[in-house]
Amino acid sequence: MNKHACSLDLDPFDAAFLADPYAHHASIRDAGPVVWLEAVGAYGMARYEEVQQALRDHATFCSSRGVGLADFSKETPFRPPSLLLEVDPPLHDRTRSLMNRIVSIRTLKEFRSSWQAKAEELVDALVERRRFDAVKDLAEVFPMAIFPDTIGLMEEGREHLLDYATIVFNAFGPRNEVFEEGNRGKEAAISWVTQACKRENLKPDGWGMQVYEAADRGDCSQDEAERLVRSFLSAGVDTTVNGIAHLVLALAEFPSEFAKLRANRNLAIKAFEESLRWDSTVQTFFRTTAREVEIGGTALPAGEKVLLFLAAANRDPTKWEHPESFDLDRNASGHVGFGFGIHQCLGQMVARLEGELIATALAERVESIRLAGPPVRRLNNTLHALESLPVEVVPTGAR
Ligand code: OVV
Repeated sequence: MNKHACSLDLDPFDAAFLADPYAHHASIRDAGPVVWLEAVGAYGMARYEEVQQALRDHATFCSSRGVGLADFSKETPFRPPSLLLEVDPPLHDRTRSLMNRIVSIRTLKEFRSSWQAKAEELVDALVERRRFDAVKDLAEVFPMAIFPDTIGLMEEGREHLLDYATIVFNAFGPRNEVFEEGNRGKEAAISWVTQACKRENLKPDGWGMQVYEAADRGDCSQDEAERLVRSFLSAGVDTTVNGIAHLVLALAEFPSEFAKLRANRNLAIKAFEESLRWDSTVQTFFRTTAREVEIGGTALPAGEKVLLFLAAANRDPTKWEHPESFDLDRNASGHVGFGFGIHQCLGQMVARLEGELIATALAERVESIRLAGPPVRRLNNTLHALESLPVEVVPTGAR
């Protein structure tokens, strides 16, 4: 159990890797169950089995030392740690249960019809134009049209949410050029979010105020409530924006699958799930080893950062057949695009509902979608993100 992990000299945060991570994943998976990433100074795991095991074993692969490259036991966190993402049990379980009660399936059912109307209205207008940018005109617009209202955010300055997410997700990686560039000129986003999370700036009835009401009942402190509201703002927008963008990209690149969806609208939920497996918006998260642990015969010491390649696990050929294909006949369940285990995405039901509604609205109105120009990527240390996705649609019944 003292084999050395294979050392790889690829940098998973350099521009070439971030621009096309899927071109590089096989070299990490093939190098072994765990590799040493010299450029990062951390271990890495990219196979489904090991990634899923690490996510499951939150006691060994802990989150409280940060889920980015920075080790919170040695470095000052970029911002006060998230009380959900960057904590371990028992604190995690207390905050997560409180948030689970707010983001409930029952609550989401109440939103369904109004969100559906918004999705239909938006897609109607775009179909009329025929050519549009699926990022700027659809993927960014839909979450922004529903999510800030759901939280009960102040109206003024909501556009800062996307800049804020860029900063937060870049900060999980190294302080490279992508990080610096992503922060440039975005200072206002951080101060806006700080203000937006405060009780006096939240509207009554939204999920934000409900966190403070949980604090009033003694479930957490007022300061904790403020930071929990911050989690909604950090994780709730850019993730779904790019999830929807990748859904549209998948439907455009795999016309046979879009035809299946048009023939059976019940596949809308599946289409979104499979699009997340096929292109996972959150590509990676780190964990830190809380004790020495053996991975496939290699001993990892305690206190080491381990980079988990969620997106690579979601295309591991030993787990998925023809993993590069977006395939509505496959069972995508078990993908780790929302993570796995106790930290699995709090907002996953929100994301799924958004994705389902957009997939359905498109399937009802559109006969075909094609790329009208090359997709343009926006580099981020954590997110696989699109800046622009020019598409042309043929309306149902046209031609
Ligand atoms: C999953 C995620 C991403 C970014 C921020 C947070 C969570 C948070 O809890 O603040």
